[in-house]
Amino acid sequence: MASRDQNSSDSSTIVRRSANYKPTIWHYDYIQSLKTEYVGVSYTRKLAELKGEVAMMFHKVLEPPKQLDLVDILQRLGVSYHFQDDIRRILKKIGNTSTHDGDVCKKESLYTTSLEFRLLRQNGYNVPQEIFNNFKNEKGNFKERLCDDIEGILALYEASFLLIEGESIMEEARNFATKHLEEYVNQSNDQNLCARVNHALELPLHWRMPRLEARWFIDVYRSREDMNSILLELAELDFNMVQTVHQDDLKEGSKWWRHTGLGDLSFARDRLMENFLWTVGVSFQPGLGYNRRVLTKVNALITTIDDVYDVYGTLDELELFTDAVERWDANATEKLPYYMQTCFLSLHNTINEMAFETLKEKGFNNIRYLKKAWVDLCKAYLLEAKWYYNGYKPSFQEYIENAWVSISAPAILVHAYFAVTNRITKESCDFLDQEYPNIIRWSSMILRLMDDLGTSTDELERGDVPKSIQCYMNDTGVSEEDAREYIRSLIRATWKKFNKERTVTSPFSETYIEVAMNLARMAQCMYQYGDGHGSAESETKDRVLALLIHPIPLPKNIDG
Ligand code: LA6
Ligand code: MN
Ligand code: MN
Ligand code: MN
Repeated sequence: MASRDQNSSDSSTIVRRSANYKPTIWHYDYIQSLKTEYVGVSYTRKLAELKGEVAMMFHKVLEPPKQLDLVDILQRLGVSYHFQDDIRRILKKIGNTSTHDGDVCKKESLYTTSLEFRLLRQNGYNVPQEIFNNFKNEKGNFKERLCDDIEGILALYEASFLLIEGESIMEEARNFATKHLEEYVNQSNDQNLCARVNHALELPLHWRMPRLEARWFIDVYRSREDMNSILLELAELDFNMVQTVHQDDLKEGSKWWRHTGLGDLSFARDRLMENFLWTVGVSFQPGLGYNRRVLTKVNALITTIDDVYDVYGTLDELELFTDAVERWDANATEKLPYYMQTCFLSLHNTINEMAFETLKEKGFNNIRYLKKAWVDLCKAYLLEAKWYYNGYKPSFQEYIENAWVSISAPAILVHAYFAVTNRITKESCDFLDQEYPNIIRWSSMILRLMDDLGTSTDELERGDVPKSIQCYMNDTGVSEEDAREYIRSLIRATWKKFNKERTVTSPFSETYIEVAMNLARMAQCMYQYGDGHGSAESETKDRVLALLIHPIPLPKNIDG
């Protein structure tokens, strides 16, 4: 059996790659010391009061355009989860009447038509794109005079990202709106509006990580002329109280991580905080803490094992590791080098423990589904390692068929399925045994393509398989910039397919579909400016501070 010492003598004769990842900037003691003041009955009471006042607004606001506005503001402020039933009721009513075209006011307002389209589609209503025909001239183009209404254009722009394949009106809407918004920011002096337009042009709302968007929008909303102070107060207090919940989840994850010792492996990323941030990206709501706790562990294991395959392991070792995962047997560790034994047993113990919790809490034994997710992942990792060691250059098609699995999103989403689903039935998860469903595929595809845009330059430098950009360049002979643009076009195309899934009947809960979409959104966020997951000092640091560490400063006028 390989001992710790034996392994160190082995490694002196083997030349291994290094990724030179920097140490973490978020240490255990620091994480454990985090605390906020937003706990206790006075805050809970204040929150309940504010929620009550907002609930009354739903009864006072009666005209559909105003109702839509309220829903939009609540969603953007990150507090709509408190009012799911009210919102569903309003959208249902509007959704059922929107095909009758008696609403003159709406027809004339690009803003309201666009907002209605977006909110209804977000919630699974199949609103036809043709409702925008009113805004076109006899030649079939969007009317140029619309561009005076910049709020309307902005709303049209955001709506256009809810498009599905083949919707040419929405495609035109996006081009038209983008062009006018770009023109607008080049010549306007309205700072507030320009900031909002630039933010939208950078990434549309539909692609943004919800919690970060809420943190941003709370600041924007505060300085709006028509700001409603109750909504603002609710959003600020709720944000801070939810942050406390996140800190508790984080502390638990950090204890587990320290216990595994995997952060001490010299070659692997020690990224507990970043792994946790992903989980807040996919499900921030206080009620989804179990999902965050599960996914923090899953993400941390993935990040470590990915480095075992991509950076440190020899091909022989990787074959043994893959075999051990397939056997899912602690006895299989005997032939592994020491560093792999710690990885394997951490994986085995952690995942078995999760299966045990699901069995105990939900009465369903999911071990074979969880195990299969890891086998699929490790096999995809191994194939890439074989390509690397053989100097093999896959075609784009060959690469992507494996790479949507090797990015680990299917593994993440299988674990998330069991974490967020209360009544699990054998029928409902048979899909996990056969083919992965579309929502998992599209989410994985976006994560893979975004990751390649953000990480492949460093990966190729240290030695790795060609990623999507390079495979496409090899296939077609285009420049790197053109290949990157092609990848971005694939991401847009994948979102259309994803949107389509919202309009078909699905065996999955709203919550689960949202988790899968949010994983794609989180990828857009993490890789927006490069490798936000691997490089410690990046925008990710500011995002962690804004979401998990610093509360929103509030006036201290809460009476206890
Ligand atoms: C990305 O690293 C990485 F580790 C992930 C596992 C990405 C997303 C996952 C979470 C949330 P890298 P590769 C854990 O760019 O090797 O090394 O697939 O992934 O390109
Ligand atoms: Mn990899
Ligand atoms: Mn990697
Ligand atoms: Mn990568």
